Amino acid sequence: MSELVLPTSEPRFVPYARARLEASDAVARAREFRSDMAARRSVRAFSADPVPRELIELAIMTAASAPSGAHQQPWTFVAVSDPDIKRRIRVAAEQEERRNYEGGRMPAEWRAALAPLGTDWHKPFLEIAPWLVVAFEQVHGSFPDGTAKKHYYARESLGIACGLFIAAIHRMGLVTLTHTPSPMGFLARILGRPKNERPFLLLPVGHPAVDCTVPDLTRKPLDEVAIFLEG
Ligand code: IYR
Repeated sequence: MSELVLPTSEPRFVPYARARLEASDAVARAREFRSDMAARRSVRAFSADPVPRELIELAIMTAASAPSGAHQQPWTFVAVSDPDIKRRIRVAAEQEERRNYEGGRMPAEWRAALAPLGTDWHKPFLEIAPWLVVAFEQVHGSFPDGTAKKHYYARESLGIACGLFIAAIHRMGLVTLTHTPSPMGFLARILGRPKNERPFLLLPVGHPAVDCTVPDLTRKPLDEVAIFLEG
């Protein structure tokens, strides 16, 4: 039996160095970043105030700096500020979510888990937030001849990229939400994405509404999330 061996390019390496920080600087920077990130919250009440496109471009480029399986960068980010497209996304998302919350598609255990967040099928933020950024997973790529090229760890790669996006948005003083209207197929249709792309996450971006509130949540302390096995 013969196996198809695809041509590969030779590895090519370039020097990489980072200036080593003083230990105290490293701790100071780490503390500053940790405490800024600790102030991040998912927000569902957005202001309609506009956000410059440049900030969205910067957040997307930060996301696209993420590591990815075999460096395949299996993502496409669609940024929408067009009110008509936002309205169509809201209508379709609410149609799906109404079936989840009220049409029995969401099991009681799931509804109970969501109760502290106070969510329901209404998604006005999809029209109010100045930007909706939809992260698409490229389930596979393509070779120059059009045949499908396998992607590795695409979902993990997208998860990391979206994490960096969320951090970038927070660092610029804006807010976002990791929204997953379910099922999300309507996003590929409305945004006209090709068949190899699957919606991964919908991230509304903007300033919080003046009267914005968030659930009174706490985060697990270090000793509940980490185990150190020191030598
Ligand atoms: N997608 C639904 C339900 C939902 C699910 C989880 I898990 C959440 O953390 C929040 C909401 C919605 O957007 O309402």
